[in-house]
Amino acid sequence: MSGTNTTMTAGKRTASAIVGVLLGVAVVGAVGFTLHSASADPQKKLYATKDSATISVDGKSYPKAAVTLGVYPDRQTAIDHGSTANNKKDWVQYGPSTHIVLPAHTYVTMTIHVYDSGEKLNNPYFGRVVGTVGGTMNVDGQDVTSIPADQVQHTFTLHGLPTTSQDPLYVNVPLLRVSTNEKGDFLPTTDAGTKLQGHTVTFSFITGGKGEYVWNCEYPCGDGTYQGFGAVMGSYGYMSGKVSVA
Ligand SMILES: [Cu+2]
Repeated sequence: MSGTNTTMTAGKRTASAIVGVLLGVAVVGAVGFTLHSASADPQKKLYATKDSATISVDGKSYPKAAVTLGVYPDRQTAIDHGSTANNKKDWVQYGPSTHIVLPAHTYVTMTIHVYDSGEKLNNPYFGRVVGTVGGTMNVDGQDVTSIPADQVQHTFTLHGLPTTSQDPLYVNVPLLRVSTNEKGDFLPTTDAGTKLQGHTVTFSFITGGKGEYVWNCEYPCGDGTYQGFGAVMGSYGYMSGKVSVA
C-alpha cells in the first residue's frame, strides 16, 4: 500500500469535513421539518369572541366570551350549514374547527348546533351535565341537567392532560339526538336556530389559568373496531380536538 495515495491533502480534508457537517445539518433539518409537519395541527384555530360585558358568579366578576360549534352526521351536512374547514373523510364531525382557543379566567358560553341521530351511550355517566355554571345546559330553550342514555348523539367532554400542573378544567355535555323514522331519515325538530333540522345546546363554564386541554366525544360513534371507538373516534379532528386556554 502506498502511503502517498491514501493521504489526503489538508485542503481536501477540510473540504470533506465541511461537506460532512453540511450533510449533518441537512439531515437534522429534514428530520425536524418532517416531525414538525407530522405534529402540526391540521385545523385552523377557532377563537372565542370576547364580550365587553362582565358577569358575576358567586360574588366574583368575570369577563365573557362566546364560541359556536356544530356537530354534523357527514361532510355534506357540515358544508350545508357553513362549516367548511375540516375534513377529508365523510365521517360524523364537529366544525368549523376542533381546536378551540379560550381566554383565561373567563365565563365562556358555548353554543353547539347538533344535527345527528344516535343510539345509546355505553356509559350513562356521560348523559349528565358536569362542570357547567349551575350544573345545567340549555337545549332548545329549556334548562336540563341530563339526557337519557338512549337520546344522546355525541358528547362534548373537555378535560386536562394527566401530566400537567395547570388549573383543572372539566366539562361534560351530552348532545340531544335528532329523531329518525324507521328508514333512518331525520325527522324535523322544533328548533328554529337549526332550521328545524337539529337542536341548539348552550352552556357556560369558567376557565382557569392558561393551559392546554383536550376534548373528545364519549358516545361510541366510530366503527366496530373497538366496540364503537374505531375509525372516526380514533382520528384527530372529527370527534376530538384541543382547547387552548390562552
Ligand atoms: Cu361522537
